[in-house]
Amino acid sequence: MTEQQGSGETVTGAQSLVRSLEAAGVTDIFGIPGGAILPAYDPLMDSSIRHILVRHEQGAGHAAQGYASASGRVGVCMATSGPGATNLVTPLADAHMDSVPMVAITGQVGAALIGTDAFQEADIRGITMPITKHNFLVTDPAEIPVRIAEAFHIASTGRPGPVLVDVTKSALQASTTFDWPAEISLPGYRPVSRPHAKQIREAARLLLESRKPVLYVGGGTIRSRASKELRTLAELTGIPVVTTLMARGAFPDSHPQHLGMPGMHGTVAAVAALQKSDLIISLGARFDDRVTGNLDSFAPGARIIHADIDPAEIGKNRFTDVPIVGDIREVLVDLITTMRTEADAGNTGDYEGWVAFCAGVKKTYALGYEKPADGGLAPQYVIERLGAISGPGTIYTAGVGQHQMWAAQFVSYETPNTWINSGGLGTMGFAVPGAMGAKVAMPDQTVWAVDGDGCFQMTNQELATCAINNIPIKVAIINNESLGMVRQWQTLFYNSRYSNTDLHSKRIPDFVKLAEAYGCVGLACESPDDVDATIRKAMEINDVPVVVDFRVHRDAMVWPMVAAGTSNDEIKYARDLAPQFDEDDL
Ligand SMILES: Cc1ncc(C[n+]2csc(CCOP(=O)(O)OP(=O)(O)O)c2C)c(N)n1
Ligand SMILES: [Mg+2]
Repeated sequence: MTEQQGSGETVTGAQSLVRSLEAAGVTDIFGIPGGAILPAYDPLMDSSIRHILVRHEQGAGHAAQGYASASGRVGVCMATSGPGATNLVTPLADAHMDSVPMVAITGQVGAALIGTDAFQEADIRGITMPITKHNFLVTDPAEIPVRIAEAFHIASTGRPGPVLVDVTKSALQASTTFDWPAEISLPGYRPVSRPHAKQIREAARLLLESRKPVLYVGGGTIRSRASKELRTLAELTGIPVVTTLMARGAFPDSHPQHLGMPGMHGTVAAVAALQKSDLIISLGARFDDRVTGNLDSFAPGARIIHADIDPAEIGKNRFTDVPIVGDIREVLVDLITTMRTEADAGNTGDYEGWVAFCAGVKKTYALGYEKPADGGLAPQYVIERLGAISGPGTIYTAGVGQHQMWAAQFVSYETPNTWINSGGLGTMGFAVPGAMGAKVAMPDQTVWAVDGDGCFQMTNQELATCAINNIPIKVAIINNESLGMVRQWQTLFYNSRYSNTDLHSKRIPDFVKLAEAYGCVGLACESPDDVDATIRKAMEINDVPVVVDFRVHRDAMVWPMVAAGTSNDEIKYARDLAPQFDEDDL
């Protein structure tokens, strides 16, 4: 963005918007036109930008998120004013919670009509103020290029997030000049990426002093593309690693130092390691309640090193001993240098007993599941086979619920950006549009949406978008004919009283016919014996989207589990089964 382009040429505001998006490097937009944004759709026809016409704006937003999460590029979506814009609210909130770089362009009613309750007027700037990293209302056409440049800069730097640019119809229709800014001047916005040397030294000192450290790896490690550096530090020090729901793939699941995912449905080893540690090194994680359980009893003996690009995260939930503000990759680079110097001087940590303890828990309480006694299909088995047959390099998205947790647990993630889900907001319906966006960004990679029968019924209309626009995603519906995760809580905490969680979705709708109606291939599978052949068949179809209805046992539950609000010490390995730790080594 250093070069001045198109200096002073007279254009419409709409042309200026499209030129600005081109200048920002945009190649793909997901959206739906309507009255207020209509002027912008005309020059879009002549642009090199590919616009993908979705069926619902929520789909456009989640597609932009999937696109961004898979590729690291800013995802872009576009909608008209009023209902078009409000349909973007869920994806914006989702992107805000999960730090996804995204720009949403919305049309707004003409400037003279703002505040009159005009047709399709909604104060989308006001509505999205708390759920965007930043947002703008543009009424002056001359401002369009600067605001677009700023939006992309803000979305993609520092802690990434969604930025909304609301442009009035009057600005789009007016005559203006196009000047792409040579540089961006945002005096109030200067994210710090370089960590402070003193804090790094302090962190290194704690690392060497501690006897029971854990690397607590969060989504920030994925966003800062720091997997290589993470592995270097982990192997240099020998410290055990846990990866949160947002960080699956940041560290290879097959690595012996990896204890798995912490949290409500984390592995016993990951939960126990955090709980019993004397030092937690948090790397782009945020001590979310789903990870800490009851905060007062979380990791009572641990000191905390908290590294994050966003200073507001540090100390938010848990007292921090060593705060480090910076980009996680840069933090890791500096920590590696310091720890290498220490190692050369003969200073290394003594973690032997701790590593043995963690490895022991990992072995004793490995992830597992019971096969249904009636010979029915175990959802975990389907997901395990999906991961094994699709192999590394496959991208997985998920909806929200039991299937999401099993997809996080039973696929072995070896590389970053291959696991994309709605972690913070927990948005049902994320999987299909998220997969669509990921496939547009990474067309050469297989993309599986692992979806619930409930979630799928929220956003499956984007299968039409996929079929028409040659976006051959694959969808695995884990059909337990219910809102399974809610049902699981009813089983455990409401005496098996199943209020409003039965979806009857083995009967209605017929997912195979629905897939076919959308121009996709529809397959069904209900026996463990057919799982491999069905997945292989789906893997062979690459010209159209494929939907597989895996008709699974409805009573399967997600284990381990820390019940909401309780202490991580209360983790259950299976129903009424608490793990026993041999702590002699500690
Ligand atoms: C938009 C939205 N509404 C409601 C919820 C609450 N909720 C969480 S999981 C879940 C059940 C999801 O059912 P399904 O997609 O079939 O997944 P399963 O748990 O059965 O695998 C519900 C209703 C939510 N997370 N998001
Ligand atoms: Mg379900």
